[in-house]
Amino acid sequence: MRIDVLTLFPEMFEGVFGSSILGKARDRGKVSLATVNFRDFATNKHNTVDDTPYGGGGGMVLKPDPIFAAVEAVVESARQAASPEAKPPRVILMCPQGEPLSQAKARELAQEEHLVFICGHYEGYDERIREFLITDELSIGDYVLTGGELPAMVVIDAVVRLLPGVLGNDRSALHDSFSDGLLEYPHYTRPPEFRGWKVPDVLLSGNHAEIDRWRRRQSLLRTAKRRPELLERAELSDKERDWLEQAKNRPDLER
Ligand code: 21W
Repeated sequence: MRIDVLTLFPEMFEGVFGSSILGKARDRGKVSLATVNFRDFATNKHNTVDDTPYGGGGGMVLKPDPIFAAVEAVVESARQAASPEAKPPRVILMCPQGEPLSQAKARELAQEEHLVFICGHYEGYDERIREFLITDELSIGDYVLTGGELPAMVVIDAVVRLLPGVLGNDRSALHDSFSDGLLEYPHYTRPPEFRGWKVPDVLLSGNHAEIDRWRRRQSLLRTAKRRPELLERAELSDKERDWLEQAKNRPDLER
């Protein structure tokens, strides 16, 4: 997968792209990660990329020409590097009004060959960028940040870890929270007793059928308590519905 990020703050991405799983994925050739400063595509004397809004009012608006030119340059470079027949990229505008990121959206984007992210700051975007350039608008949730860079890093992290060969077996994406629509069960490791707090007996029993049952039940109870809306889409057996019914108004049943 190829990923290009259009930003006025490319240095923000250096650490994240170079470290940990993303850095390893890049070293192993699973993904190429590049930033493009769209100020380099400004056409006026002072390299300005924003301007005051038509119709007045406060704030600044990102001009269309530098962003169109930067996306077109990235698309052209991808054509040269791959084949002229290469699939056009997904062009993703990071903005607070976008579709909220989900694991389903990360899985969808992980199928693509080329992603282009556009990050802005407090400015708005000229609406023609939305209408005629981009394929997706993404937010990472209902809180206000100072720019789209951290959100783009979040999306990139969520997508790249799903690419084949990026995670080792023991971190496999298969067992993640949200992959089966439920929250994870509680985990324990040695010692069996720490400051008088014991590991649940069932986990030391060696009975793997019992352990699986306990974990599934914990997963369901924890989801019911913390994120009940997730259960609406989960596929549950009659037995599992029974567990949840019994647990109603019994918060002590978790753990
Ligand atoms: C904050 C952008 C406020 C715009 C017209 C002129 C990207 C984000 C962002 C930011 C405004 C995401 C205006 C969750 C986020 C992001 C910076 C308001 C004022 N309009 N996901 N001036 N939260 N945030 N615009 O903040 O760019 S994805």
